[in-house]
Amino acid sequence: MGSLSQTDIEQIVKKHLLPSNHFIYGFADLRGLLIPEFREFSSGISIGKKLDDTILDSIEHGPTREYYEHYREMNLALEQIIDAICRDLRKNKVNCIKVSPTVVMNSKEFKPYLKDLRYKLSHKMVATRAGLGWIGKTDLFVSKTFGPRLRLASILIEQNSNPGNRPIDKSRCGTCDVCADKCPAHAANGRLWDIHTDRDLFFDAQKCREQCGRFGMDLFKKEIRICGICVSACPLGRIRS
Ligand code: B12
Repeated sequence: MGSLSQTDIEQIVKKHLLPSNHFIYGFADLRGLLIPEFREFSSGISIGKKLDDTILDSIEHGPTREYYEHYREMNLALEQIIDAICRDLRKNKVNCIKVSPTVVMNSKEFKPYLKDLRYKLSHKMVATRAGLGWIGKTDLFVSKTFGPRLRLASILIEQNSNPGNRPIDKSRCGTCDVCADKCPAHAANGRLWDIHTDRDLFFDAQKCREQCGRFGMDLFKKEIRICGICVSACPLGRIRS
């Protein structure tokens, strides 16, 4: 059992999320949703870092080198943030584990992941449970604050938490199909997400991955997978910018 109240934990998290208007965060009750490896944890902290609007607007028809660099910088920045938060939490005897923004290629986790393109923790699930947003038609997490224009990371903690926001159980995209229409891989079939609708029923992740690979090869002449057209296209991200 941890020795800090949720308010204390929140203070620690907030201290590391600066400038605060570039971030969203929230607490999620994850009981019953985690794989056995994480059995000691019952809650999650979802952290989202806003992507740069100018860079996102410029990838309407395909990724750019600038977007690729941005995405790497975001991964690094988020990694440092979750590291620092976990260090502070552990100093205060809160048992926690950070989950990185991305899967490192050729790590021991990479091979099993490749089979079905599912990682051991979905950041989007932590984020919907924290009530920060929902899943869109191209399987992006669409936040209430930045639309899908954000990069996510998570921290799992042992103690129970009180999500300040109600978890969001279904899509709020309605009849909007912009991301699905713009997807160059035609990976989405237009069906709306809810917590009982698995990814594979509305989104073909393999098709998406292949297209990301083609873009990466065209741009860098090597095995880099990147796209971002759906992230750029979402009207919710655009309205805000
Ligand atoms: C595997 C993976 C891929 C694969 C498969 C993508 C996919 N959609 O599953 C490939 C290589 C194709 C890919 C591509 C891209 N990816 Co990617 N990828 C991941 C990774 C590592 C794991 C995702 C995973 O496990 N998927 C398996 C399915 C089952 O889970 P899911 O898609 O995350 O979400 C499902 C569950 O969360 C469920 N769910 C949600 N809430 C709840 C609640 C309950 C109670 C339940 C039961 C279920 C549930 O609903 C979703 C649909 O079923 C995550 C990082 C991470 N650890 O989460 C990044 C991540 C999803 N990728 C991301 C991005 C940005 C991309 C790209 C745009 C690449 C780029 N940077 O240019 C593309 C576009 C992808 C797209 N439109 O989905 C971001 C998404 C940000 C966002 N706004 O959503 C993530 C979160 C990385 C990050 N740190 O921000 N990616």
